[in-house]
Amino acid sequence: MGYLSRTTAVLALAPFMTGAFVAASSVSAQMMNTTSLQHTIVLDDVDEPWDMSFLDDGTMFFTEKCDGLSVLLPSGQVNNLLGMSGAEGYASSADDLFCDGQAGMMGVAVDPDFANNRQIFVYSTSNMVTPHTNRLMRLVVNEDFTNVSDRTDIVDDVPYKMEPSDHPFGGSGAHNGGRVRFGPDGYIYLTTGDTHNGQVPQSPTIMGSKVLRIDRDGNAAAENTPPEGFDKRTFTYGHRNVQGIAFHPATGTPITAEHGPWHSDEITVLRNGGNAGWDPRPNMAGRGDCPDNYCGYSPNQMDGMDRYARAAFMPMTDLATYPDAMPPIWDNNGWSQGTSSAAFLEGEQWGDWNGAMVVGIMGIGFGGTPIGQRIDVIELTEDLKVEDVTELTLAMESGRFRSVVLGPDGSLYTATDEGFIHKLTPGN
Ligand SMILES: [Ca+2]
Repeated sequence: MGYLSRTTAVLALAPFMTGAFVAASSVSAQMMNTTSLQHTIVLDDVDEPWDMSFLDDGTMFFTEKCDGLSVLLPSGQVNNLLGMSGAEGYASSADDLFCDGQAGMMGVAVDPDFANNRQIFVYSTSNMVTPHTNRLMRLVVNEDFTNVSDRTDIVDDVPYKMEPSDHPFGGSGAHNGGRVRFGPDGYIYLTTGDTHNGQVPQSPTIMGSKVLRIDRDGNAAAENTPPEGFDKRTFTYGHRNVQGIAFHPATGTPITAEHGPWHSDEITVLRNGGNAGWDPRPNMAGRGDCPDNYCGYSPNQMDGMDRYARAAFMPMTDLATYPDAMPPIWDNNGWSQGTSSAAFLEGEQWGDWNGAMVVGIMGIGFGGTPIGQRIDVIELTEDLKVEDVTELTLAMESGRFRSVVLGPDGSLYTATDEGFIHKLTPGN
């Protein structure tokens, strides 16, 4: 990761590979086709970029999973602000922040009142205590965007998976959630994951598998209505691993995108206090015992069951056990392909896609062939049902779309694990 090469990439910003994004498979694609999307590379040579957050003038904060927090200024200058353990060239460093597996520095969100308070919020894995946890940090950015200070950990108790287990799919650092977004109600929404722990999703007190709704100090939003006995920061619970949350432009309704287990990625319209219906504990719903007391990968997808049979065996939303659970509005046709970030397209420049949801999908690879890497453009009805889906793919290179963010210029920005931040601009 190099400062100079990044700057070079920015200065070279220009229309890049016309037609590199391909829209397919729906009526809408004919309205908003490849020739009407301009594609540019905003940054290359970034190391596993995870998330971005913008100021109105185009200033873009971004995270790299194993390096830290940086900012791209409108001039093209990149300043490295807060480095993680082992990262070099940062104005400040925090040696407790580390990466492992899926864990590391993840979501970032600038304060809507940044002009007055200079605050930014970043979610990262930390070894400050053992067992280690995921934390949401509040930072203050200095006047010339060269450093951050006044770190305050406003959430310090999101679980982290310490050790690889004897579960056949049990790597350390798994399932942290990780997206941070301000809602239109002014609260912070933080998404978390189940850390391969069957007890977490339905737990009233463990802050994994939740969407937390909190204020800038980490206190529960007063309007949260979780069930009796739950931690009051809980907005929704019973999730598996939520990496995407976005707010419907017309109604402000929060909507999540999350990873399924061998089947059924889900998009879910959230209800205050709602249960997302994931419960991978052993001996639930007739499943019996499971390795490491986690049935989240049962049965193994190599066992021959098709995805619908797997969905029946270990449902992402167990409506039989939890009839009041929030049903998904989309399940990726029953597939699990790594749904990550979510955003809404807004503005007349998007034509028929004005108001559509976009979801970044990272894809899966068997035998080295990536499958399903794309951005889905999902048009919703007024009552938030899926009306149409268009797939955008990178035609000439692979792209694990980790983050999608609408920029202040009305363009869609997307970060890929391969080390790029792309910009998609509608219009010729
Ligand atoms: Ca669910």
